[in-house]
Amino acid sequence: MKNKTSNFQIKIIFGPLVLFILGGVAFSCKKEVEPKPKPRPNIIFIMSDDHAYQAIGAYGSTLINTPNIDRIAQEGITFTNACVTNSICAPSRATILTGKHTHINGKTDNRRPFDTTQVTFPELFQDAGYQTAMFGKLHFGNNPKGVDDFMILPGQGSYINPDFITKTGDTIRKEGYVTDVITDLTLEWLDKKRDTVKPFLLMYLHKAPHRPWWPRPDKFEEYLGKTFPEPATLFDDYKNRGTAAKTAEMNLLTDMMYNHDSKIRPKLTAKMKPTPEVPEYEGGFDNPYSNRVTEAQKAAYEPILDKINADFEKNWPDMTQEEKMRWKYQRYMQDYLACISSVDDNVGRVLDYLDENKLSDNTMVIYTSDQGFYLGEHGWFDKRFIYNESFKTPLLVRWPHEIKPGITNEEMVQNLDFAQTMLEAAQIQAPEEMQGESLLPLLTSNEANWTRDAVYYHYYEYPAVHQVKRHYGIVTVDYKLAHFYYDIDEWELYDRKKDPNETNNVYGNPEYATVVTTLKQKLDALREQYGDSDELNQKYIDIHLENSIDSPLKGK
Ligand code: SGN
Ligand code: CA
Repeated sequence: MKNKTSNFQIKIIFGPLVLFILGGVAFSCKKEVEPKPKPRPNIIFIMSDDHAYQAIGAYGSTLINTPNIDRIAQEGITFTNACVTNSICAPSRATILTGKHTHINGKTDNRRPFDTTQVTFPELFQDAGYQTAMFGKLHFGNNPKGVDDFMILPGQGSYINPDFITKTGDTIRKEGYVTDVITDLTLEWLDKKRDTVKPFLLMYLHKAPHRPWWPRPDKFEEYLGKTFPEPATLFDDYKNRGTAAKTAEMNLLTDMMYNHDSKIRPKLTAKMKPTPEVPEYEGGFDNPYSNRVTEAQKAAYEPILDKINADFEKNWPDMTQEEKMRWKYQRYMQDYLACISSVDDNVGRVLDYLDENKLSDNTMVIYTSDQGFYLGEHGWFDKRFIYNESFKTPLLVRWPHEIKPGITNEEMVQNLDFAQTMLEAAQIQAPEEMQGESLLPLLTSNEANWTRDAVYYHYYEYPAVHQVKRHYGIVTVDYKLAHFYYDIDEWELYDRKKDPNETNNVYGNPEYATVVTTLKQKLDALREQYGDSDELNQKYIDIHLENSIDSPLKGK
C-alpha cells in the first residue's frame, strides 16, 4: 500500500514532468523541421534619375550633405562598388525590372520599345500576394506590369506641375514641384490605399536630378549663393585617351547650353556680342516659361533668374575660356545640387512616415539611381561611359534586424542583381532566366562567400544625343578593359589602382600585354556566360539603322 501510494505519488509528480519533457522534445523537433516563417518584409525601392554617388554624404561627398539619404546608410549598408550594366535610363530600368542584361532584354536604348512579354519582378511580387505600387518616373515607353496602383510621368516628365499617366489610362496634371508631388502621391498611397493585411512593394521613383536641373524656387535661390570645389579633371584634355572620349558631346564648355542648362534667357544671349557659341534647344518644354506654369510660379522664379542673367551679362563678355568653364561648372552644380536637396528632404518625409507608423522595422528600404553621372569630372556632364562616375551608382539598403547598421561593402554588385535580391528577401523564387545574383548574403552576413570578381558592361545608344560610342567591357578590382566599336574599333585599358581618374589608356603599352591577354579571355568568358556576342552587336546595329530616321550613319 505504501509502495502503491508512493508509486502513485511518483506518477503524480513525474507524470506531468515526463509529458512536459516529451512535449518539449516534440515541440523542439517540430521547430527544427518547420521553422516559423519570417514575416515577409515590405520593400520600398527608391530610385532617383542621374543621382551621382559624388553627391551623397554617405559616399563622402564634398559637394552636399544629404542627411536623410544618409540615414539609410547609417542604419544599413553602403555598397561602395555598385555599378550598372548599361549607363542610360530606360535600359537600366529594363535591367532592374527583368534581372537580365540589355542584350537579352532587348531594351538597348531610350528609344526602342520594351518587349512587354518578358517577366518583370513586380509581377512576381503581385502573384505572391504582395500589394504593389509605383510612383514617379519610369521612362520606359510602356506602363508597368504587375503593379496594383501607379502614377507615372510620361517620358521624362516635367519639373513643374507634372502630368501623370494613371492606371485607368487618363493623364492628370498635379500642381507643384515634381519631387514633392511624387512624394505626396507615395505618402497618400501608404496612408490611404495600403492594405494592412498584405506586405507591399512600393517603387518611389524620382525624376530629379535629371537635366535640365530645375530646382524649386527656394532651393534655386539658396544654392545660387554657394560655390563648390572643382573636380581634379575639370580641364581634362583627353590626351592619352581614345577617340570616344574626344568625340563625346558632353563637355561643360562646348556642349552645355547657356539657355537650356545654365538658365540664361534666350533674349539675353541673342543680344550679347559676341553671341555665345553654344547651340540651343528651341523647345524649352520643361522650364518656368512654359505654358504649364502658373503666373505665381513664374513670379517666384523671375527674381532668381534676374540675378543669374545680370551676373552673366556683366561678366561673360570678358571671361576667358577657362573662366567660362568654371562659371558653367558652378551654375551646373548650383542647380543640380539644389535638385538633390529636394530629393533628400523628401526621402526624409518617407522615412519619417515609416517611423511614425511603425513600419520601419519590417521594411527594406533601398536607395539607388538609374546610373551615375559626371559632375564636371573629365569636363563632363551626362553619363553613358564605362568610366567610373557614370558606371558606378549609389546603392544603400536599410533592413533593421537583418542588416547591421553602418556597414560598408566593396564587392562589385550590379543593378542586374536587384530583382533577385528583392525576390529572395520576399521569399519568392526567382526565374531561372534572371542573370544576377541575390545580394542577400552580403546584406545579412559578414562572411558571405561572394565569388564574383568581374562585371560585364555594354552601352548601345549611338549615334544619339551626346555621341558616346558603342562599347562593351569588363571591370575587375584592378582593371577596366573596353572595346569601342561600330564606326571605330578601339580598345582601352585602365589601371584602376594606379590611375583612379582613368586618364591614361595603357592598352598597347607592352608592360600590360599579359594583363590584356588575360582580361580578353575573361571578357570572352563573361560574354559567353551572359550570352552576348558579335552577332548580337550586329543585330542591334541593324535594328537601329532600320528604325532610326536621324542616324548620320544610315546606309553605311
Ligand atoms: C535628355 C537629356 C540628355 C540625356 C537624355 C537621356 N537632354 O535627352 O542630356 O542624356 O535625356 O537621359 S534634356 O536636356 O532634354 O533633358 S536619361 O536619363 O533619360 O537616359
Ligand atoms: Ca537617368
